[in-house]
Amino acid sequence: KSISKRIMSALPKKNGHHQKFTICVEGNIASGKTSFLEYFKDTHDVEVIEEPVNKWRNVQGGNILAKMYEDPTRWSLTLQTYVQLTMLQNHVKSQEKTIKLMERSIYSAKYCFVENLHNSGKMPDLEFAVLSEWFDWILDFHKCPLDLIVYLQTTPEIVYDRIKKRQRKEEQTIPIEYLQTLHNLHEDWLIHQRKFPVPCKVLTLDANYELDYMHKVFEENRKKIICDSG
Ligand code: DGT
Repeated sequence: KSISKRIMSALPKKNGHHQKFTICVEGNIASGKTSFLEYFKDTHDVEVIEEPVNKWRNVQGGNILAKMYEDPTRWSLTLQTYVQLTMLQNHVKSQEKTIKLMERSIYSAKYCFVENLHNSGKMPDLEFAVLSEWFDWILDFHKCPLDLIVYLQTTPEIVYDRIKKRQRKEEQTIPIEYLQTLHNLHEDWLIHQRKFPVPCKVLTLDANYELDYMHKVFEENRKKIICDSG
């Protein structure tokens, strides 16, 4: 913690106060984003905003995440509309501490998940068009600024095994091809940077290791993560 305090005190100040920053962690399903947030959640002057996945599993009693996996053609638009809303709520949530750390973003929802559903024919063109117009309008209006993306890079095989092990019931039918496609979309966006705008700097971490080793990787990169956001 004292290291973090020292790092934080080196961050730029405006009128005697630290400027505020937002860091977002991205990566395939089961790449370890929650563990990343968990690791940094007690860091001095950092606040963590968890992904609203539990909201998606209980919308006024209905589980639209499960419905999307069961019947994507019927339920993708419903889920993605709600994902877009809940992500926006997290982006605009006022922040007390200097650094806001969030899991996923409105960007990966659109550039990876919506893109995949549309490309694979599960989301019709018109539904895609409506969501895209909403997305563009939201960004014009709210900006949703990020200062750093930490990309947890994994192989599809590794995350496939983790999904099998963690047994989240909605996810048990996910085929490896789905993870491969999502992986490619993350890579196109964040590594090759050729398909969609990248909203900020990107720090890529190899996240194919077990949790104990990942904690070392996180610690080694602590300074980069906190300082690169500033
Ligand atoms: P972690 O901590 O890296 O293991 O993260 P996860 O796997 O808990 O979180 P995430 O966001 O990769 O995925 C949670 C579940 O929600 C997973 O079944 C994929 C799904 N999901 C997340 N965002 C979207 C989205 O925008 N659209 C669709 N269709 N599914 C999504």
